Amino acid sequence: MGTRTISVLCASAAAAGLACGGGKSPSTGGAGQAATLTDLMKTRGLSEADVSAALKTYTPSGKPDEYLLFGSGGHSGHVVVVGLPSMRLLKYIAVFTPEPWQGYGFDDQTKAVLAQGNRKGKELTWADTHHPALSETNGDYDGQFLFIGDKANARVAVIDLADFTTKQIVTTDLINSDHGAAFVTPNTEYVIETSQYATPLGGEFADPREYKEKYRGAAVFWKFDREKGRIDKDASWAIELPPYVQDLSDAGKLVSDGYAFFNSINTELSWGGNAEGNPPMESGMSQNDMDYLHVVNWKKAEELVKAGKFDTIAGMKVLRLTTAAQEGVLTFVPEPKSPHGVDITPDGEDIVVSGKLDTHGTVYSFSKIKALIDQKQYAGKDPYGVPILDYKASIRGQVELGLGPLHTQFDGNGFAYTSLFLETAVAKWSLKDLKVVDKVPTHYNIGHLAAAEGDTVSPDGKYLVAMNKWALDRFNKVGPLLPQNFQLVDLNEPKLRVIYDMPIPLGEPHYAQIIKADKIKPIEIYPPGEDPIANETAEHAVTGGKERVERKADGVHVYMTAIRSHFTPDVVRVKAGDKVFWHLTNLEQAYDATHGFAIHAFNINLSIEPGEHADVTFVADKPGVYPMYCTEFCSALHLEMAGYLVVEP
Ligand code: K7E
Ligand code: CUA
Repeated sequence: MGTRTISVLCASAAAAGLACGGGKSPSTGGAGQAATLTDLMKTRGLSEADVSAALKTYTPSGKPDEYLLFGSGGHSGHVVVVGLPSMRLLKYIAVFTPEPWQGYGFDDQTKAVLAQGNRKGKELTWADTHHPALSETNGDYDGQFLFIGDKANARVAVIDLADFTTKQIVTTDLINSDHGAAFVTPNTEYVIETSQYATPLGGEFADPREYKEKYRGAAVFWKFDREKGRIDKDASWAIELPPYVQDLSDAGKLVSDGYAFFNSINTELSWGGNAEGNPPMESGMSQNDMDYLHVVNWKKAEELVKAGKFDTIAGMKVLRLTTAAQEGVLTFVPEPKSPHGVDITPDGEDIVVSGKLDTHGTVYSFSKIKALIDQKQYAGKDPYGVPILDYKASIRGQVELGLGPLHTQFDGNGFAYTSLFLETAVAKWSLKDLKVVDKVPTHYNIGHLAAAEGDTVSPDGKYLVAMNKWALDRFNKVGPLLPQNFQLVDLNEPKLRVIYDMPIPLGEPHYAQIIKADKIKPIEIYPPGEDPIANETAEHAVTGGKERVERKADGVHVYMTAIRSHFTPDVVRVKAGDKVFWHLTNLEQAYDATHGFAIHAFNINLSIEPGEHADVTFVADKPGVYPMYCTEFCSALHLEMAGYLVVEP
């Protein structure tokens, strides 16, 4: 940094009302003395680089951020919303896991959403979220919806960005885990979910010794109904795949629209059994030099399914593997050594695959692949009859990246950025020359990375977030379990530079997408009496003056309203053993006027945003007097926003 930087800093300092340098002696800013910028730098031990990083990220109070990052919350089952470049944490969106602040999983409406995700009759209260996907229109994020997959239980959730609320969870017994989820096609026709660990389709029993014959993968194409803002399960279908342990996926765009790409890591068909005389999975799955990139013509698959060429398994229409192989739906291209990420360039032409056990990134050419498929020029077939293309004839080249390349993002200026897990760095490389031009160390062990609008047909560049698995020595010590570390990398200068570290103390943030903030237009309040899950006026919505307690055939119905600073009625009398249907409407129509509602001992905890209506059903089994109160400090008389549930013996 030279004089130019210092003068820039001084100009900024002057704007902030600080003196820059000058005659004053450095001090800690004793009483009545204005600290100069140099004083502050000295006192806090900051370098010029630190100060310029601070000026690039500091966002004054009241100023919103330019970008929003939607990150997976790992096995918290939530989604994290972060503003860029300030890296301010804005929200957790509750998705698969009950979340008390949002009252998620406590009222009848959101309990029903969570129950959609039950599997095999079992209630699930967590998820391993990996890959969020923003809805797209013509290959650009449109700011309307967000989808996210649950690796552990093969589920996909739909979040409406009008109110940042989870509206739907879908799952199929066809598969038992996923990883390539969620990925959307360029107009969000489908939300793609590919299985990870192969199991017999439909959840039947078969011993792992029958892995080759009976175990299968599958790719589920969940049909998204944008009008309704929900996945249409009946219009969804799947493709049966060999048990190669499909890994990440990406949808084609522009020239490759209509195709999807999945990679895989287990052409060895290893299934473990290290105490039964077999190699452990880690080495069993890493024997072969090549695995298979799956090239899927999903438009063709869609036609075949519409023509009735499917079997129904566990309620899902499934295009069988033999049909997919014969009809040109599924083609394999060899890919080096157990790859992890597959990412399509903004123009849709190149497919970048990186394998953690190979120092290269392999760049496939879609037009070469397409020509080979069209001419049926196959180099062979796999044991399941799937045609295989020649590796050399399918690639444009390789780029020497470094140790442990995983995932790739793009900046729209002809550069790609690949995370290097083992080298714990980001490599910037030229798509044209396939040459690395810069590297920046990250702390530590970067997994995914996300660039602004990085998965679209027109990425913005500007910022990149490195999602690091380890945070050793980055933050204060907080016991053996450390947060994970988001690092903001500045793409606005010729050299890559980390300009902010943000701890994520929630779960492993596998992946994130970053959208221009002004594309999202959230509502501020709900219409009066709205059920946010049904997106319509609630059946039991209560209006002011109509509050009441009614005894009906099925139990006692409480029609209650909340407005600053009281509940009406504030004393509710029922008899021990009554089934209680509690209907609560927040009458507020002012932005941010949220009320909470808690009842002692019944695990009742609602959050009702302005206009929102929620229901909760319970049995008042034990006689007693139960205080109830508002859990949001909503007004000066918030503490008085309370009452009693009286359960008479
Ligand atoms: Cu953690 Cu995309 Cu699930 Cu790579 S995945 S790091
Ligand atoms: Cu309502 Cu506090």
